[in-house]
Amino acid sequence: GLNERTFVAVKPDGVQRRLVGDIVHRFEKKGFKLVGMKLVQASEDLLKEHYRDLRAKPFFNGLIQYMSAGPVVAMVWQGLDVVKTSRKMMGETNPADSLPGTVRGDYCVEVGRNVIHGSDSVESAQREIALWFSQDELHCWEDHSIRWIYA
Ligand code: DAT
Ligand code: MG
Repeated sequence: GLNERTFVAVKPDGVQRRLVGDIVHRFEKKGFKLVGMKLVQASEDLLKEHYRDLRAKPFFNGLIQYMSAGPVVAMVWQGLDVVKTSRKMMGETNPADSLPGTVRGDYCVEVGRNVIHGSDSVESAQREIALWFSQDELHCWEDHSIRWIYA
């Protein structure tokens, strides 16, 4: 429903390359509601937990190094079908497969520097939000434009 939430992060390359504003702007313009946001230097332990399902992959250590090489912008966005729609807005895991108009299609070329993370299911969104944010960092503000976004 309208209360669905997802975890999105601008990865260290996206922060370094000054893409934060553009990425936030895309989610705002779409009509999603920002309920949490912070700049975080993630620890390796946090990242290993975040990517626990990939721990057997050959690229796992490189992924943890990349993700801990600088701060990330961690966000929680809310809205109708926000998990699935955010994944569409991001593009495919490999930027080479991502269409123009998506974040990865527009801003990167290699899977190991793909600038953005987004949860892949409602269940993983719940797990990732709880991992990255405390309850008092999430804000349920009244959305004055809700009737202009939802019928
Ligand atoms: P996504 O980020 O699209 O959800 P994923 O969960 O399969 O993709 O993988 C997490 C991240 O790991 C991905 O954004 C970049 C990195 N990664 C995935 N496949 C990779 C590969 N074959 N080589 C290097 N890095 C890879
Ligand atoms: Mg994933």
